[in-house]
Amino acid sequence: MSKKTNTEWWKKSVVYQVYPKSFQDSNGDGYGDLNGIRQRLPYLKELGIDVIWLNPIYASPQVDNGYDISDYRMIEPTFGTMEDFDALLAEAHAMGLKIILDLVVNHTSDQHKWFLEAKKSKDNPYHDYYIWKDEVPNNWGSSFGGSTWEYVPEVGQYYLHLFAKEQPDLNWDNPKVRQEVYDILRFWLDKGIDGFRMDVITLISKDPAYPDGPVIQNKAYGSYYAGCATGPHVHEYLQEMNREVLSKYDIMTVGEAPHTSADQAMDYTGADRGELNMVFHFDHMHLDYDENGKYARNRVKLTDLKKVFTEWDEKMRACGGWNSLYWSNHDQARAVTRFGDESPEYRVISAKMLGTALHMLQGTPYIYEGEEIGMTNAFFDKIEDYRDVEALDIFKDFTGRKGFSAKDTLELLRLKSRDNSRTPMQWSTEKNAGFTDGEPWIAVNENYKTINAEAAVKDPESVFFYYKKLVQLRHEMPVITDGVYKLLDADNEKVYTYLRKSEDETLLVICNFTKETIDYPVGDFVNADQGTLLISNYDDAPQQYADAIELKPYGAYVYEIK
Ligand code: TEU
Repeated sequence: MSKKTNTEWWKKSVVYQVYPKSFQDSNGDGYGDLNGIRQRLPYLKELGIDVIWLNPIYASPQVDNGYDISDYRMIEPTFGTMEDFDALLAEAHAMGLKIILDLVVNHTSDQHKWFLEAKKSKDNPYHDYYIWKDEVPNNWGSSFGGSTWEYVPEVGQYYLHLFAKEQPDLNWDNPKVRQEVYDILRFWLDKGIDGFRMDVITLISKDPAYPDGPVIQNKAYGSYYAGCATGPHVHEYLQEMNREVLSKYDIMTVGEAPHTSADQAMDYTGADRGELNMVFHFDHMHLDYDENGKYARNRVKLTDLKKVFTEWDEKMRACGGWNSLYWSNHDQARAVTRFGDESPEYRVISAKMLGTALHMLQGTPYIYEGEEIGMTNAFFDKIEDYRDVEALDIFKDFTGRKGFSAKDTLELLRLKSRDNSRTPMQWSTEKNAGFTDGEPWIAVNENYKTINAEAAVKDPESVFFYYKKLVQLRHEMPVITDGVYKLLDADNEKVYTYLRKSEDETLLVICNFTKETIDYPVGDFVNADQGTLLISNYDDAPQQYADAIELKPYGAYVYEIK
């Protein structure tokens, strides 16, 4: 059975996120699957990561790529069987790799048996598993278009869905729902999985007043966040979940926390809170938003980015919590396109720089599949290429109600659509990048002939080997896990410089976020008698620290200061 104490192994771990639908197809049906992931375990082992996070693998109609679950105890048939999962877990464990799953319990699929029952009648025992109103109580708009309220004639009521109408929200105020969720957790934890990423877990408790939300980002409806994010009972429910289930296993938990400030996150992750180990915040993801929200052309301002990383570091340290560190995931654009420079000249070098800036921070880094080979946005040029429910809704809304041209809207999707990160993993120069022998469910990025894992593992100068080294350094050097972070040169718009300091070690991290060559007077910010180069993305980086350093385009330099 379970172990009682949490050994906090996740503080020294690097997580690799696998999007199962797009990772590796093993049976030619065009969808990635569990046996495909199994085949690729040696690749992940070679990269050196510790933990694999799998996006939802449960039975699902796939309206939102698995975030609409119809059976929490069954594997999505296109991904395989429960035997395949058990084999994957056993094999991963035998190789020293852990696996965490995605827990999606703010909502279910409308095809889940609870919802099929719930919508039959008001007297049905499952009716109260969901949130029903006789009248539409407010102006909330769902994340994927339209109202959050959907009418069901059989019962004469509206149910709440923050996401697609096929994703009805569960009623967490019903203790039976919470017990059902805890049973699901136990089912998977007793199989031996190593933890959970909890989807929109900060939204589970709704304000019973169901207040109208402000209409922001030129949307057609009001925002639901004020009435859902960190609602009245969320901490009580998470503490209950922790007490009854999580605390009994030596696992990691990371809660997805949209619209959660660092101050609020202290209550989710603080050492004495008994809730979650860490959260994914969105503060750095929001920095390039404009009046239309996410679908914007802006680039992130480096000083803003520093402020976010610094504030989260301070607050998590103050509460004894822990940070999660990420540039990208299955909902975001590709890191090198968005934060770096994907031009052939600078793609590799800037991908390595981004890796350095993030992996030297305190927290648990998450690598999104393909990031370790510098995969770029998809650059689809027609709406027919898109698969994501969000992208299709944005196209309809922007070209319809907002009156944007199709060309402009497609440009925004090319920059920000979630499908950018969902194109198949690029394994080789073979047909469909070695992802499938069949017809891939979403087009493969055309640049796979140059950007692929096979080429990367043969090239000691690749992003892959640089990431491998970053992971290794984290394993070897306690200062990367424990050292105190200190921001230097805060107002510099081009260079991100910080220290990590423990009792007997200090690291100086300098990252040039521009393609300019910069004479950097580092001695103005830090007094160090002697510094030795630990890692750089330039082979000819000065081995010894000096008062002034010439920073090459997108140069990243980490010095160990004695
Ligand atoms: O995303 C939650 C979330 O906040 C989204 O609105 C996210 O910000 C958006 O996709 C960005 O454009 C989670 C999952 O990660 C996402 O894939 C799911 O679609 C969503 O929950 C519903 O389960």
